[in-house]
Amino acid sequence: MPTLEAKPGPYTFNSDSVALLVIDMQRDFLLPGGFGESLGNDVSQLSRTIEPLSVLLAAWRTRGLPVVHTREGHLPDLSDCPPAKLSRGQIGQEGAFGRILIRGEYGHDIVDELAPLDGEIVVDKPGKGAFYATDLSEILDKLGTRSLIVTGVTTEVCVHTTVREANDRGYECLVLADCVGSYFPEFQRAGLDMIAAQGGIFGWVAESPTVIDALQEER
Ligand code: TIU
Repeated sequence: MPTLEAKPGPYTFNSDSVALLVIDMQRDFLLPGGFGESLGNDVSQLSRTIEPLSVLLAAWRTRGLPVVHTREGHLPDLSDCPPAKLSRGQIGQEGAFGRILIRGEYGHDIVDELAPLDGEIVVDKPGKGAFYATDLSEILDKLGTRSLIVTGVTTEVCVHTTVREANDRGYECLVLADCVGSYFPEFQRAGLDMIAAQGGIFGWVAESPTVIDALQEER
């Protein structure tokens, strides 16, 4: 069983019961000109995660371990978008990459560098959390998953919500600091600190090379 250095202490997982979760690495959040940038955000704070995440994904795929990608978005008729979210005024509007956060639009899909391979699981979610109104619990049950290596964007929004949901459901979450990003450096720091605080109240935090090393040592 691989064990790696993490905060607040060593993190151990079993290759038979671990999955990599890649949250919302969508063009509309990450690319210049997209939804995220149109809100005045600095997308470079997010795009710095693409490189380490593609290296991790390559190592993960070599081992044949399960990957679950998620995408935040809504049906074209917006019937699954709660009024409070809709009233913020952007969702479903025409943006640079198609209708913002609408399934099937170019901006809703995952950046080219991290495109899911055939056979990898893609969970479409209407909320911030990946468990809310999705089949993720059933998917992870079928895989026998107990440990989740968590990556994606944004740290304090969809990553945090998902980690909190997962923690309540008994999953042991390791969040990779270099593979999660926030538009706000102070939220990145605080978001990661909050996960590992109080003896790991929501999970563990490490950097992606420690996972790659642990996978290699196990071979
Ligand atoms: N995926 C995700 O985090 N959705 C967001 O809307 N994040 C923001 O930080 N806005």
